[in-house]
This record gives sequence, structure tokens and C-alpha cells, in this order.
Amino acid sequence: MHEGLLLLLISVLRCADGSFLRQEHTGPSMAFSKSTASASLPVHLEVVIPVQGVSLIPDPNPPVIYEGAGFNLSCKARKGTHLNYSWYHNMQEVTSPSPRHHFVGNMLTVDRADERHAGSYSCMAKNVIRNMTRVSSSMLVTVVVKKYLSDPRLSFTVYHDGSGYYANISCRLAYGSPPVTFQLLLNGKRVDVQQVNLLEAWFSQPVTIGLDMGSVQCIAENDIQQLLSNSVNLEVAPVTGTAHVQVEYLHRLDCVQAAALLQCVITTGTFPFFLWIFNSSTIPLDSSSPTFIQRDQFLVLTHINPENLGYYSCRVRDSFSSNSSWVESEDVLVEMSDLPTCFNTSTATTYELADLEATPVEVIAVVFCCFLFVMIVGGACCLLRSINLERVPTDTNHRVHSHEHINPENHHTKPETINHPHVEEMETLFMETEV
Ligand SMILES: *[C@@H]1O[C@H](CO)[C@@H](O)[C@H](O)[C@H]1NC(C)=O
Ligand SMILES: *[C@@H]1O[C@H](CO)[C@@H](O)[C@H](O)[C@H]1NC(C)=O
Ligand SMILES: *[C@@H]1O[C@H](CO)[C@@H](O)[C@H](O)[C@H]1NC(C)=O
Ligand SMILES: *[C@@H]1O[C@H](CO)[C@@H](O)[C@H](O)[C@H]1NC(C)=O
Ligand SMILES: *[C@@H]1O[C@H](CO)[C@@H](O)[C@H](O)[C@H]1NC(C)=O
Ligand SMILES: *[C@@H]1O[C@H](CO)[C@@H](O)[C@H](O)[C@H]1NC(C)=O
Ligand SMILES: CC(=O)N[C@H]1CO[C@H](CO)[C@@H](O)[C@@H]1O
Repeated sequence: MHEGLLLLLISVLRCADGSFLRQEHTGPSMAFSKSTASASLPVHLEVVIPVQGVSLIPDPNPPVIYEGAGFNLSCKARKGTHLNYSWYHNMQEVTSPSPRHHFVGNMLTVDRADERHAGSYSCMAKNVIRNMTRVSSSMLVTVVVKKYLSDPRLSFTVYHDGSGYYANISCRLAYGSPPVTFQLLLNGKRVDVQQVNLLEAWFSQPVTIGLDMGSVQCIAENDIQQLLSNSVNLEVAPVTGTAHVQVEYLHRLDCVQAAALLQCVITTGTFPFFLWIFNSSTIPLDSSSPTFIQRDQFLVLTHINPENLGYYSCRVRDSFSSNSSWVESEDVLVEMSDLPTCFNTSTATTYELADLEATPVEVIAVVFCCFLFVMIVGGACCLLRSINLERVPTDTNHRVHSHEHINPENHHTKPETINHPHVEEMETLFMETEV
């Protein structure tokens, strides 16, 4: 009878401790859940305690996990009822549904974490009565998602410190999460350990030039992994013997010489340093010239033109000692030559010898025979080709690769001809004569 009035009164009534009274539902069996009002009234009301003291509890704790593992964050309020939760990842609200997280009740769960799940998290709990909202936010919790270590790679360089030669041995990981403990093994025995906050560690070991110091390996280790690197022989052979230049001409399909690949070949030397000489002047190492690309023992003439035709040679010494003597090659003439083996259908390449005059008669005979052979096969191929214009499947061949690499504009129609293997045979013969 007076129910309506009572409800109105009660619903605006504030408890002494600051809680609100909220009407849960009306019906025939109403009751108060809090005894501050008359217990005999048939009204069911629920206490809404304002939210207070929200904290974020990670599981595992501390929240440091490896990729692929899961984690939980629970949002816990010291006080408060009828709470609603919002989640923040790196200060951005996580919206529902989220592609990376899922949250139910006061818990946010990630089943398989990756680096995108790392970062700072916080949660906010709120409760509302009518138009009054109470909120409480947690402190930030930083989730760390660690990467597994990749297999370490060992390599070394040599330096002189004034008293002697040392190997600067690098043990390097392509990926992984630091800190990492690196161990250096020499002939299977641990000789050095370093714990670093990087993915690479350097070790110094004395070396004697020309002497095999044994094999070195390294171990990369974290709290759950222990990985062994490749094994490398700690031997520094000085640059000795002779040097010579090999030239490979790369032709376009219409037989025009497009580029040349020069290679400086040395007898021995673990850490050679190369210089190239053109018409008796050194090609600067940092050559920004568009016609030369210099990379270790290779020199590429990207466009053959009158300015870069002439004599080329290379000089080599040990990279670790500016004192070491130079080994010098003979001059090689790079010229615009009509290629006898060139057919309009073929991508033939050939090697020029450093000094053809000095070549023994037998070699010239063999070369001539090969040339003849290639001519015949080439002719046959032309014939075959005119009969059957089908494309022969491409075989991936070193020369074709470099050709494609240097002349990207020429790839459009590259017919691989059947005489290709014979051209290779000829090259092999040439190579033999050079050693
Ligand atoms: C996350 O919480 C659920 C339910 O409480 C539990 O079963 C699971 O093991 C927790 N996962 C992690 C990674 O702690
Ligand atoms: C709390 O969340 C529930 C479920 O998402 C929703 O139905 C309800 O309206 C929310 N209450 C408030 C006060 O935001
Ligand atoms: C809550 O609502 C009442 C009436 O509906 C209004 O007078 C009051 O200003 C509102 N309070 C807030 C904080 O919006
Ligand atoms: C070894 O090489 C690395 C990389 O070049 C360099 O940072 C480091 O200082 C070198 N260590 C020694 C002892 O020379
Ligand atoms: C390099 O030397 C050759 C032979 O002496 C000569 O024909 C050519 O013009 C010279 N090239 C340059 C760019 O000086
Ligand atoms: C270079 O030669 C000088 C004199 O011969 C010698 O004192 C010096 O140690 C040498 N330096 C190296 C790096 O070998
Ligand atoms: C060597 C040779 O025969 N080259 C010819 C290739 O074809 C072009 C035109 O298609 C001729 O101009 C070349 O002489």
C-alpha cells in the first residue's frame, strides 16, 4: 500500500558508511538485505559498495613469459560490488571483443603470447548507481614476453694490439631476448664466459699467423635454453702465392656486352684485403661510381663503355696487417669483343684468359674444338628452335643468376636454349687451364 513511497525513500537513502542502497527487484517477496531499514518490509534491496583499491594481479607473477605461453591478469578490488571492468594495454583501452586478448569477469587472459602482448597493462573497475559512477584504477603491470634464442653463429676477425695478433671472436644470435650468457670453447674446453645484455659477445684469443690454434665454438644460454654454435677452425693463413683476375662477360640477348664480372683469385689467405687497379690507377674503395661495384674479391662493371675498357689488375694483402706485402696480379684487358659463340638465341658467356699468347697450343686446340662443338650444337639448336618454339624449363645456373641480377631490364623474354650445358662444358675447360 505504501510500497511506492517507501521504495522512493529507500532508493535515495544513503547508508552511513557511504554505500548506496539499490533496488534489486520488486515483487511479492521483497526483503531488505541490509538491516538498517525495517526488516519487516517486503522489499529486496541490495547494497552497492563503492569501488576502492583496485589492483592487478598477474599470473604468473612476475609476468615474465616466453613466446607461446599464456598469462592471466585479475583485476581485484579491495571493496566494491556490482563492478564493471575496463582494460588498458599500453594506455589504450582493450575493446571487446579483442583479437588478442579475451576477458571474462575480472580476468583478462592471453593463451599464446607473442611480442605484441608485451607492455603495460592496467584495469579500471567501476560501479554505478543511477547517474553516479565510482571508479578505481590499478597500477601498471608490465608484461614481458621473451623470445627464444636462435642458434648462435661464431665467426672471427684478426687484429694486432701492438704486442701480437688476436682473434676477435664473435658469438652472435639472430634473435632472442637478453640477457644471454655466452661461453667460448676452445677445443671443447671452456676458456671464457660473458653475460651480456646484447645478442652478441666478443672474445679475444691470441693467435699465431699461419698456425692452426684448434677449433672454437660458443654456447649461448638463458634460463631455459642452452645452444651450441657452429665450430670454426682458429687458423689465420696469410695471403701468399699468386693472384689472378678472371673476367666473365655478361651479354644481352642481342649479343651486346652488357656487363663484366671481375674476380680476383688468390692462392691462400684467410683475411685478404683487395684493391683494384684500372689502367695503373687504383679504383677508390668507396667508389660511388655508377659503373663499378666493388665487393671483396669481385669487381662488377655494370655498364661496359669506352671509359672503363682497358687494363685491370688486383692487389691483395692481409687485412689485419698494413705491413704485409702485396700480392699483385697481371693486367687483364677488358675489351669490347665480338663473341664468336654468341647466337641471338643464346645467353652464352665466356672467360677470357689473362694472357692468351702464353697459353699452350694444346689448350688453344681444345678451346677451338669446343668452339666448333658449340657452333655445331648452336646451329642445331637454332634449327630445333625454329621447328619447336616451346620454352625449355629454366635451369637455375650461376651465370644466369648474375646475368639477371645485373640486367634486370633484360629478363622479359629469356629463352634458355638447349645448348646451354655445352657452353658450360667449355667454361669448365677454360677454368682448368687457369689453375
Ligand atoms: C589463467 O586462469 C585460469 C583460470 O583461473 C587458469 O586455469 C589458467 O591456468 C591460468 N593461466 C595462466 C597462464 O596462469
Ligand atoms: C556492466 O557490464 C554488464 C555486462 O557487460 C552490462 O550489462 C552492464 O550494463 C554494465 N553496467 C554498468 C553500470 O556499466
Ligand atoms: C543525477 O541525476 C539528477 C536527476 O536525474 C540530476 O539532478 C543530477 O545533476 C545528476 N547528477 C549527475 C552527477 O549527473
Ligand atoms: C671486436 O669486434 C667488435 C665488432 O667490430 C668490436 O666492437 C670490438 O671492440 C672488437 N673487440 C676487440 C677486442 O677488438
Ligand atoms: C685504358 O688503357 C687502354 C689501353 O692503353 C686505353 O685504350 C684506354 O683508352 C684507357 N682507358 C681510359 C679510360 O683511360
Ligand atoms: C710493421 O712493421 C714495423 C717495422 O717493420 C713493425 O715494427 C711493426 O710491428 C709492424 N706492424 C705490424 C702490425 O705488423
Ligand atoms: C651476332 C648476331 O647475329 N647478332 C644479331 C642479333 O640480332 C640483331 C637483331 O635482332 C642483329 O642486329 C644482330 O646483328
